[in-house]
Parts: sequence; C-alpha cells; structure tokens
Amino acid sequence: MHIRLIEVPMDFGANRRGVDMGPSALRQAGLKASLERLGHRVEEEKRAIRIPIQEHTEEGDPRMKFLAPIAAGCEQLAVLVEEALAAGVFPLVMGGDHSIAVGTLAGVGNFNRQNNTDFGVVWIDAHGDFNTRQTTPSGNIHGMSLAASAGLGDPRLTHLAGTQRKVDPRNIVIIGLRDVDPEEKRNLKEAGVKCFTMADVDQLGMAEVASLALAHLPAHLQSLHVSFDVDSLDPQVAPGVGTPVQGGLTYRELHLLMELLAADGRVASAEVVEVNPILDVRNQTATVAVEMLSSLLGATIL
Ligand SMILES: [Mn+2]
Repeated sequence: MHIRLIEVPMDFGANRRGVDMGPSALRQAGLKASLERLGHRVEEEKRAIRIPIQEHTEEGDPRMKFLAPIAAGCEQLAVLVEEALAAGVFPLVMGGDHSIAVGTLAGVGNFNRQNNTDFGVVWIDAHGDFNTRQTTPSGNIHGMSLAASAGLGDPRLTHLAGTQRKVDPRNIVIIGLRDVDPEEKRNLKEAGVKCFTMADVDQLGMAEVASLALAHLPAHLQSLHVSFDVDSLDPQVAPGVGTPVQGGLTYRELHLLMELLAADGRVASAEVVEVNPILDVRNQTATVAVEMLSSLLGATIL
C-alpha cells in the first residue's frame, strides 16, 4: 500500500500542552520503519499544517476554546486528506488532539461525496467526543469532534470545508467507551451512533464486539476510516495521554481489534491522536500506538 504521513501538531482542542509533540513521539517510536517493514511505500506530506503557539493565541469563546486556530488547522488538513485519497494514497494522520478529526473527516467526507461513495467510521476511544457547544462541560473542542463531523453543533465546525454533513451518524461505531457526559449520552442516543462500551467488551469479548461493529457497517460502505485515540487503551498500557480513564482496553484486546479491522479489507484512512509525550513513560504510549497501527495496516503473526 502507498501511505502518506500527515503531521498535525495540534494542541488547542485539549486542556493541556504536550499532544503537539505526538507526531515526534510516533516517529521516535519507529512508525515509518515499521510500516516499511510491512512492505508499504511510505511518503511524507511535505506541506506543513501551521499551528500557532497556544500562549500567543486568544482562547475566545469559553464554550469552544480556541475555535479559530482549530478550524484553520482542520481546513488545511481536510484538503490534504482529500488529495491523498484522490491520489489513491492512504492518509495516516498523526495528531495532535482529537479535534483534528473534524478536518480528517471533512477530507474523507468530501472525497466520498465527489465519488458518490459512502464510508463508515470506527472511533476507538474512552470518550464519545459527542458534545456540542451547548452540552460541553469543559469547552474543549476535542470532546466535540465526532458530533461536529456527524452534523451536530456549532456551524463553525459542522460547516468546515463544506456545509454538508461529513458522516452519517448511523455509519459510526465507537469502541472502548467508558467516560460519557450526561448530555453527551443523550446526543449519542438521539443521533443513533452504535456504541460498544467496556462492559460490552468484557461481556462479549473483543472478537464478538469487532464482528458486531463490522456488521453494523454494511457492505455498501466501500471504505472505513479508523480514528484511534490512544486513551482507549488502559492507562497502565498507555499512560501518555491527556485524559486517562481507568478500565480501558488491554494491549491484547486492541491488538485483536486492529487485526480484525485489517482483515475486513476496507480501511482506507486512519488517524492516531492524543499521544502526550510529556505525560508518558519512556515513550511507551507512542511505541504501543505504532504497534497497533502496524497491525491495522497488515502486520500478522503468521
Ligand atoms: Mn477522543
């Protein structure tokens, strides 16, 4: 496969600095070499996405903190993702906090619209990221990115890179969910997003969860986008994240999920977000993330 690495050193969507160094941490953990060992051709997106320095920037609306720089970065990202897909290249987006998904999904959505195709989203995350300006307890936009991509919330996010809804909420599955705000819960239910919580993983096992998730994303969806938030993993495995939540996926559970997603054969784009090297232990979190991405992109045991 032909893969293009797109760096988005975005830290405006989360409430602490450090995730802007996520791309460096992933590179240090050997992302490129790991993918090349699998036989992929890996190239760099050379047009840098410019993210201003947080301390030089106005926070703005406290219910949508730093909306302006986030929207500007996401507009740039949407173009790069769409261009990669149009060139038949797999965009692998390295965050950055999860607010960047607004840009990634705008790019994927626009590409699919252009081609009259449809796609599904596999959102692997401890959180729903399904708040709006009205329901957010924190004002952090990384908690609104999936909702915005599904057409919910402030038009300055939902209309980014085009006024249309980027993804049909019925074509979204969330896996690993364990920390949802009260009103966010209602948003998820009303939108009809299919959620697999940690209780589902515990009761059914990951093999069954993956099978149900893929069955929810039927064959008329020609491609899948995987949005991998490293806080889906248990903090013991992935301590270098801004918003850790106990009781997360084990290494083996997420590894199996990635292998089963790869075996499905429809994954055409992916992003990895919320790696925070400041909070990490000897780059453990980025290292695990690279191993998971390698499995998603075809590494097999035998
Ligand atoms: Mn997230």
